[in-house]
Amino acid sequence: MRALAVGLAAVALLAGCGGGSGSGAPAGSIQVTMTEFKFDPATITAAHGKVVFWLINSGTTQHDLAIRDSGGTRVATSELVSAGDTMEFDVNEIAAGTYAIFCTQQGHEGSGMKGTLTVT
Ligand SMILES: [Cu+2]
Repeated sequence: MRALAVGLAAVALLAGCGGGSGSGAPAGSIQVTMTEFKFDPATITAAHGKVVFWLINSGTTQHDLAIRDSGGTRVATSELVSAGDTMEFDVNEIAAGTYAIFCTQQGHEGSGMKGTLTVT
């Protein structure tokens, strides 16, 4: 019964995200591939408002994607994505501006796991 309950919760989460195919990238999402130690692409442009990222961890360790504004404040952080996994990362409201993206895992940003997000 426990496995069934978890499965139903996952279905509810997917449905709550507005659909899509269910297994691939959500419609309109920005695909970002994470490896040691970079984001691809590292330079991202998005429209203000809600931004949906589709994170693909093609690396061999856990990564995440965090967003920091020009004042140094972290405005959003994804959950950790396990090696080989994918994850939708929704940022519900983001204002126009220039942001840094980075991985919060120890040493990753310093090793090059960072980039730029321009919101228009
Ligand atoms: Cu990382």
